[in-house]
Amino acid sequence: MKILTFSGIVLAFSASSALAQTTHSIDHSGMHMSVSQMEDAVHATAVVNSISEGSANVSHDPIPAIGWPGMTMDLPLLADAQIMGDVAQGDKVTLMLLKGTDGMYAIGAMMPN
Ligand SMILES: [Cu+2]
Repeated sequence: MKILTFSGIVLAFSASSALAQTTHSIDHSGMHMSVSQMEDAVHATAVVNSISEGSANVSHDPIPAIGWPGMTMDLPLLADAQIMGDVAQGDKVTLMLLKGTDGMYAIGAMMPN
């Protein structure tokens, strides 16, 4: 059973995003992903700017393992993502990103730092 509760989270853009080095946005709307299809989990420290039912906007630190610079971006939030504790806008978290067969990364877990 999955229970995602994001009560109290304001869907507003955090001022901290202004600190990000670059900004991009990826359309993942056509993505179909299952856990069995995933590979190459990576972890990253990030600040959550906003979070909603299917995605989160984060400003993440550089992720050398996959060659990403630090940036602000929207990432899909998997339907079965594991959210450890309460995560609110502006919180610093560790993300576990899972790679789908399409090569795109999505948030598989999020835990407050
Ligand atoms: Cu990014």
